[in-house]
Amino acid sequence: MERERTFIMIKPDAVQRGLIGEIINRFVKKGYKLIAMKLMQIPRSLAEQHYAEHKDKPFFESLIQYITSAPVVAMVWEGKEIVATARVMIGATDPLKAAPGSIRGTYGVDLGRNVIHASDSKESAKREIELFFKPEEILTYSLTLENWLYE
Ligand code: IDP
Ligand code: MG
Repeated sequence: MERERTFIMIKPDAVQRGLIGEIINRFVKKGYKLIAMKLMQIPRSLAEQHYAEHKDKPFFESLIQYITSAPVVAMVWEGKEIVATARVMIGATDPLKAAPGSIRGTYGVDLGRNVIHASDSKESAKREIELFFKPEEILTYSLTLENWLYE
């Protein structure tokens, strides 16, 4: 059984627009397993850590304002090759360039309101999961349908 994990966050614009259910549904229907989730408003210090790689970019301040402006849904998902696959499922950073059918390609139009976050590598996934969740908040459980998802 594949145990790869990634960090996925439904951003404030998507929460406000009523897209929580539709986004979660996409990952469930794909065959991935939700193993941690919380609705939270991100404190500024956590936002700055999460986006530390962008701290010198011109959009950094507006990015921090956006991500801390209202609640987000922070999640950990698990499954086969989920880090790379989730990036394909969310689509390119700019929703206008994101493939039609991807989450950003379906639900967004603006780079600064791009609906969803997913870790960009296994290293980022580990870092981001540790930033947002305590180990005891991440659940281990089996789904009875796993034999129908994995050979
Ligand atoms: P990613 O979310 O696809 O990994 P990154 O380049 O890591 O994209 O950028 C992080 C986030 O910063 C993006 O998802 C988007 O919300 C925001 N962002 C990136 N570039 C710009 C920009 O040029 N203008 C405004 N916001 C940006
Ligand atoms: Mg990124």
